[in-house]
Amino acid sequence: MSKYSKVIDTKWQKKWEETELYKFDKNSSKEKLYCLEMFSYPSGANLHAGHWFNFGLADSWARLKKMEGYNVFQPMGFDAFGLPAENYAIKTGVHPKDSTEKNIATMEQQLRNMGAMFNWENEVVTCRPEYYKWTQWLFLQLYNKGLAYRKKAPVNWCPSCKTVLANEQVVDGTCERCGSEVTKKDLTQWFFKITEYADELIDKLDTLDWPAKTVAMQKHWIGRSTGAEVTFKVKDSDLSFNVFTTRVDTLNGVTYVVLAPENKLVDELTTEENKKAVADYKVEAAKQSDIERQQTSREKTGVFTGSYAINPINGKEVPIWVADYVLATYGTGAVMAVPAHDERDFAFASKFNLPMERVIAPKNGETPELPYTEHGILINSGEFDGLTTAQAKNKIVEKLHEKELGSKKVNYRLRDWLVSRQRYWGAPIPVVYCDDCGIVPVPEKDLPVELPYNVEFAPDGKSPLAKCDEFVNTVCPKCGKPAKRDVDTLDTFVCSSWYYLRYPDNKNAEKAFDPEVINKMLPVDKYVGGPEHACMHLLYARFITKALRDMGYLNFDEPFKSLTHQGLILGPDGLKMSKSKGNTINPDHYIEQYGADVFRMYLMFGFAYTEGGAWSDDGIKSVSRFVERIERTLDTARKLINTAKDVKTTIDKPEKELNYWRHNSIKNVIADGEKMQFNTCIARMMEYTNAIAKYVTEKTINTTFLKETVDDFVRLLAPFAPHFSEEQWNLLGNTYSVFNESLPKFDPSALIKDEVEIAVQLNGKVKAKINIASSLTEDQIKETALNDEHVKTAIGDKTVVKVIVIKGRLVNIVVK
Ligand code: ANZ
Ligand code: ZN
Repeated sequence: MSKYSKVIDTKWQKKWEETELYKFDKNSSKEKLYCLEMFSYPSGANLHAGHWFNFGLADSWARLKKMEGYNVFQPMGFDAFGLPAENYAIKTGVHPKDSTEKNIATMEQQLRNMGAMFNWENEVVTCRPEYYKWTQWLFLQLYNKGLAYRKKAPVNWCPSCKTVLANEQVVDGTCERCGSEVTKKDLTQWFFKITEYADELIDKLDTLDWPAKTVAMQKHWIGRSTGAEVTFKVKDSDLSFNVFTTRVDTLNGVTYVVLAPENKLVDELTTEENKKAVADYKVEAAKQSDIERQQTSREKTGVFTGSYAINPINGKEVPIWVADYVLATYGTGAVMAVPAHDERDFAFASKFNLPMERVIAPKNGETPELPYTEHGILINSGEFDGLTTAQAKNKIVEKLHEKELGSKKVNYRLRDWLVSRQRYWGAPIPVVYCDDCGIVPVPEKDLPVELPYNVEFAPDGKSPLAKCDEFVNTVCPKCGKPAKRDVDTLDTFVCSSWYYLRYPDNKNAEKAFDPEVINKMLPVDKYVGGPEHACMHLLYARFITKALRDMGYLNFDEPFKSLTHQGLILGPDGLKMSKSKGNTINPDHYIEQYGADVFRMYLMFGFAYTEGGAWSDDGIKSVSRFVERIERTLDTARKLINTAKDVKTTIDKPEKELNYWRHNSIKNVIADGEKMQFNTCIARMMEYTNAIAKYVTEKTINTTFLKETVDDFVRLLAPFAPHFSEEQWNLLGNTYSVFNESLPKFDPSALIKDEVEIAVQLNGKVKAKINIASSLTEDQIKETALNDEHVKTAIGDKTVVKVIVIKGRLVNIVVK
């Protein structure tokens, strides 16, 4: 018998492949289960511990489900477009296609060596024309529905990557990729109208089995805010502007109004003597990022325009200021300032000596310090005095509505999704510009618009596509005259927004997918991946699903029913692994030494799945010793099963004890495994091992019972140690494969112990421990306790006042 090692891994991987053990059977009568892990980016690096933690452990979950009787679909692929390959090309001259395909080949091999039950026949690779043809198709569907549009907009621009960034890719004012400070630039860009789905994207979150934190992050990101839009007329002018407020109840407390420096009205409103100050201020403000401008703690700045506005509820005149704490991109780019009840207005008014008017009082009648930002009762508000905040919001809007100076309004923080990138390595935007016909979508029959291979990579900030004449120059699909192609490519998040729809029907050459197939296979039942995608991929995918549903292609609302985020595996120093810190863990090295299953089981046992933690070499060593112990124990058991001399057929105390641990494990491993609490699953398997190890030292053995128990053990271990268990299953003389078996059945009666040990207390102090039959009634327990010799001595000549029995645990005797 060979000891467990990498050799066993290879042996069974080969056999699994030859016998197509994991092939998805479309015609199976079993219930489908779509288990998906976020596909990876084919970077040059090897498969790392993080991939293993994500894919390996999710695979164990999928295996549990397979053995529970589900028809499991678990595909894998590559998110293969993107900036790194292009930057690498600029640096080294290696074409992105070549480096990416090479990396895919390496990574795919490593993924195969993991021994996961991936459905490789369903692989998708987003950078191949047979995939991006359909990404372009998706673009056209959105365009036809008015969900893709072009507009000139100030966009985030990374001067070093020389590209536009989505809001999500700007972290604290810097580029997520290279860390350079992000600036603003006006460019005509393509957008997807995700905002059209803002309400549903919020409302349906509560129907999902997703981590609460991720749900909260998406809600915050979408940022629905219910309030009112109120019109302020400019004094002595025809001009007017709207403000968005969530506290229209404070309208009588407005003492000034503020426009964002970028607001188009600013120049028109500013009086002659204020022109210079306002112009200077606008220049300064343009240098600040939105994030800086929103910080409450920041010193407030601003200038007066010289003009006044009229409060629509009471006719009061209030000064119009320009200040950068008001953002151009939110609401209407203008606010009504209520310094008595808003933090930022308070700070601003304090600095510029603007008046404050208290209009909300707490219900308890006290006079709190300003700013008072809570809800309360209206004061100093004329006819609205005495109303609560909630009542006043309705009444004031009603009144404004009558005067046509205001209405209810919902605002969102969410912005439309900017999808065009001035880069080469992405799916070309399938659009042509014609002098006569304008924007002309490429007809579906002409897809894909292929990326030309022969282009020039240079660090000049110009897209290689823009410099490629054969690509740029084309004819208008409508009128046949010379026209030009769009030279931008789609954000890679567009590619990954629909990949889960392609997997089940990945070879379809006629359509992106056959709705009939997809509606059967989706939604994804379990999605596993990192939490960093909360407000990007996970939001985009939900939007695309909803848009395709509304076009009639899909009959479900949400792509991912249940979501789990695995934690992060850190280096032994507790820091995030990185090449520069030299603290990375190379899985190959450990797999070489211990085998893939030891590596996988260590990741399960050493960490809570959703937490992760620091790598420990001692940890993997101890898991390796555990696997050796299982191997020795099963060896002994097998020998006994085949050759034991003193055999019996009865179930006595030792059999009952082993059976207890067997079923205790079956029950808990299945329950904890379902919740991806792998660490406790392994702990239960340790107990199960110990119980077998103890039993095999008995003088007489029930070999039939032992064989059943050991078979169950291997079945239960199989999802967590697939290669090792397949080997053991085979050694036990069972038919291939253990993965065609069901999980062992739990027998609750095995957990009822015949005898239990209970403590006997005297006035709350333990005096004795006694063994009693678990079938005894309360009275019988009392009697047994009182007759125990130790207890009798302890009672002595004291009087028993009361006996309290807590079944299965203790008896407390109260004495005087
Ligand atoms: C008056 C007021 C009084 C406000 C009060 C708050 C409290 P959320 O919840 O984020 O939607 N606001 C509106 N547009 C803004 C902009 N472009 N830049 C900066 N601030 C803006 O916040 C809405 C509130 O933020 C609005 O309600 C407005 O201030 C401010 F006691 O109006 B409020
Ligand atoms: Zn034309």
